[in-house]
Amino acid sequence: MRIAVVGATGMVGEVMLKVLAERNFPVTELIPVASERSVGKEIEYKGKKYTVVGLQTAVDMKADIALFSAGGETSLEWAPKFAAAGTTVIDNSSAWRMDPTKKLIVPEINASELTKEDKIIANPNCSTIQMVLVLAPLHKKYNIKRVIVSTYQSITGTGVKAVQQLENEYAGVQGEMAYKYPIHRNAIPQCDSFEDNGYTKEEMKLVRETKKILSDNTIAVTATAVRVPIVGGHSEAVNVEFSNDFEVAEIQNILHHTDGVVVQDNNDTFTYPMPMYAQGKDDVFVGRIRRDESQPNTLNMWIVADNLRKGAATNTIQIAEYLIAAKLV
Ligand code: 2RA
Repeated sequence: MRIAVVGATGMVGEVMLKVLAERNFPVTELIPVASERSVGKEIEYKGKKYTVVGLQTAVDMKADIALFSAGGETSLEWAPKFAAAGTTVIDNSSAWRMDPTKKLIVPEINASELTKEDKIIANPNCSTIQMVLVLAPLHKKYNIKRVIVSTYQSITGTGVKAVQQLENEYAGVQGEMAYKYPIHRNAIPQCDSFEDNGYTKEEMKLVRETKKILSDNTIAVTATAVRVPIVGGHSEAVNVEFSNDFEVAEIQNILHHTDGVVVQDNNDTFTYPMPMYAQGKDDVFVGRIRRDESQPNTLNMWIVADNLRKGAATNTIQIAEYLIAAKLV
């Protein structure tokens, strides 16, 4: 497979290259793509050096699949050009996610929706992916009425500039700010910009994308997204109201048998998910599974995942793997 990685020099792009190699993805030719300022740089993949090319050059090279992590503007302008050249695009930005003509895919949930006609496929937001992977089997079994989610998001979700800000603040050095406020010893209740309804774009991604991926607009979702000074992954406190009652043990068993989900849930041994231990792994970890005693048919959970892996690079590559296995590319 001729694979283009658009945004190859960025944080997610670098993880994409790592995951492609780890999973021994069938790459016959790698095309690292970045903005003009990075053209000519060399990157290494599986011990071989590759020269970064620009977007138009990459379009002309007619990759089979292009894995995009280059921001919404670049994707809006260039994904159609890659698609017109016959390349299937899997995009990590929010540009196409809510487009009714584009599929929003978590392979374990809805990859079967994909067809040969899908030339631009949207990868959901990281905080959405980890939540819906856990919710999907529970929705099927108990029918979800409402979800309340509070997130505790890694600064890697913002990018290199945020990691540098935290390191500067650790060192007591004044540097460029990724956030409006210090992140060291702080929690910032704002991920991305605000929408007119008082919620942030990140919170509304959780609301809108959850309904689309689970194909159910009746599910009520509300979210509060918070940035915290950690790097291993995103954590989420999720409260779910079902139409039907449940047994906690049955929920644990369902999740234990769900592809891509690992249950870490034992208070006697202080076993529960934490970003420090989720970092670098592709699974979504769930624990603190317990009945919400304040309301019937309602459950509390704690969900953690590496936002750069299952939240971005790995999910994207799993979509590409599905396309190949299903002979859609
Ligand atoms: C964040 N999910 O964490 C967003 C984008 N990666 O900032």
